[in-house]
Amino acid sequence: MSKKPIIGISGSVQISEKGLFAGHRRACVGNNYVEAVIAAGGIPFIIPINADEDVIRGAVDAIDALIMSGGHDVSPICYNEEPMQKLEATFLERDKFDSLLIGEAQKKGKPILGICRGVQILNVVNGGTLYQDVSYAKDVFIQHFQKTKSDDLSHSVKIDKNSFLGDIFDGEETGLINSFHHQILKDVAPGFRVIAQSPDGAIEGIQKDCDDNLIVGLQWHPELLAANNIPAQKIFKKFIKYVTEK
Ligand SMILES: [Mn+2]
Repeated sequence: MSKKPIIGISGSVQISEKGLFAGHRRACVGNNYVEAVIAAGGIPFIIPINADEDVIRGAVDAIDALIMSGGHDVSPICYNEEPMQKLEATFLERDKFDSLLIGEAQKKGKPILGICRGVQILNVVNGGTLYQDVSYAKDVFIQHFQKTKSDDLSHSVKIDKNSFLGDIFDGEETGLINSFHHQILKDVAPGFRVIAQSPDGAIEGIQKDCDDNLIVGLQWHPELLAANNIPAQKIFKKFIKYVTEK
């Protein structure tokens, strides 16, 4: 592929709260995703939430790879659990859309990078489950929703050197990341393996075991770090390089 690859980014919806446009829905995505993709040599292509399966299929046909963006909690309906007390806002319409996008991208062999909610829905769509809040996971003691700026590093992760993350942290087995999540993966989906964990055992990254496609998910937010952090930039560059060479 000689042209820059087109990187689809799953969208969200923001609803205006006041004024003339109260209740008005706006398709949106955090601009950091857009900037990180451009800086890494890709063409960002925002895919708005919709329920039309033909449109979703067509959107996946039009992209070379897919980034599943962060956001709402995945509804526990998607993994056959009742909502627990600490579950936060869910968005079933987005769960449905994301599930169709991931299913279609996997079917068509398009590389996927899931970020935060993106890794959670990637896991659930493939048969995994989540802890609805980190406090429900035994031994998890680290603050996973940091109180500092989004581009501040917060906690460490240990990575699997034989994975997508192998050369991201300057060849080291541990790295520092940011952390803005209150849920974590519980059962990892069949066919996926853990590639990053925080010192309390929380799963911070997974990768699908397959040779013919790259499907990886991270619990942290490299897009929020990418302006100034080399490992975060490497994540996007490595993903886009894979797409370009595929
Ligand atoms: Mn974390």
